[in-house]
Amino acid sequence: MPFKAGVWPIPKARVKLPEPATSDYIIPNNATASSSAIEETIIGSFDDGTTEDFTIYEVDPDNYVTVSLSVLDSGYYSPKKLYISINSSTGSSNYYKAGVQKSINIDPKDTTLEMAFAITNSTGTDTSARLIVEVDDGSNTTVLYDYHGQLVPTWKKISMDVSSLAGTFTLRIYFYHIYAPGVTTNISLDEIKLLRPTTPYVYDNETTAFWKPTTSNSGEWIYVDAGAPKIISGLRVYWGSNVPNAFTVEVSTDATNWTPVYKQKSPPQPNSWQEIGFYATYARYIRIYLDDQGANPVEIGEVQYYSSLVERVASEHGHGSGPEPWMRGANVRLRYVSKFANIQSRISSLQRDLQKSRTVNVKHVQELTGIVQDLKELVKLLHMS
Ligand SMILES: [Ca+2]
Ligand SMILES: [Ca+2]
Repeated sequence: MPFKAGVWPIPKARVKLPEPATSDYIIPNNATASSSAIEETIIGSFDDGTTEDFTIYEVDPDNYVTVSLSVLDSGYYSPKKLYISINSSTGSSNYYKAGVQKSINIDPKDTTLEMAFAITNSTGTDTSARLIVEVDDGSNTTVLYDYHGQLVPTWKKISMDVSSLAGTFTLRIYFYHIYAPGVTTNISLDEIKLLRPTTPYVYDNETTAFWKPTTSNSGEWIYVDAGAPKIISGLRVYWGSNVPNAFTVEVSTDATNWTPVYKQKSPPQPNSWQEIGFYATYARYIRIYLDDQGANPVEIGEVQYYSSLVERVASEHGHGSGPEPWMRGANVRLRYVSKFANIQSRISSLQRDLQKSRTVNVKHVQELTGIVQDLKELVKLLHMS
């Protein structure tokens, strides 16, 4: 067989690529949605007529101060409220700090502590009032809300950010005040609850907890974040009881510009996993766009993605464009795999370097430009072969 110098035949060895196994899918650790149904954990509604484990919290009151707790009618939304009465009826002016406390659990998915309060006194005239809401984990106290102002004779609803807190805490709601004797101060509390958007339920590795948009309108969406741009070629979705009539899977590197990679115009199987393979693409965000939700807001239990360099080589190796099913036993020439391995190692090295230096310099930009150039050349080669 004639042999031309410099042109070595490409080895015909093939790499057989398996479909991803269930364990190959990656659970993202972040998601964003067009809207998110909210779940509530009630800490105190007092509608059953009890103080619901709230007890009196009293720090250094003088001898003339008495604090009492009761559940009275005329709640914020519903019939009953918690009523704290602080009475400094005799003695001299002094300051006191008194209120209620209760042990609560804040779940990592909880984002907001919400409640309504009112402050009145026996004179009915305005004085300076101070209400503080705090949580204490035994070693640290976090002040969530600090009201300092006039009396609050009508209900005031407040929302406090607890997204950075998780665990068991003592919740304290107390009044902190310097006040003249002979006056009773009354604090009303109601509808104390933790709020939890359902968005994180798509990556909690639990198929019974779902993300749900707040409406059943077309055009609601949720995307997961792969954390960094990756080569992504598949999705594994757990659908709940309410499935869409039509949806599109889209990818993006910036969460602004979206490219569709898969479209389905029929309902997926309810209460089950669906695996969706598509033409491998370089992306960081993967979005499920609900073209038609049907009658009820769709429930999505989990969204996982599949990322692999080799899959990209396979799917770009002359298999056309657009959405593609998994490339069962697709063929890949070994030299392209090795070129890809080389690019992958350069990306990893750049990533390490960036993490170490924490700032981007000219060298990094040059290396990134080089990597992109090599990737472009390789993609061209693959399409030609
Ligand atoms: Ca109530
Ligand atoms: Ca879930």
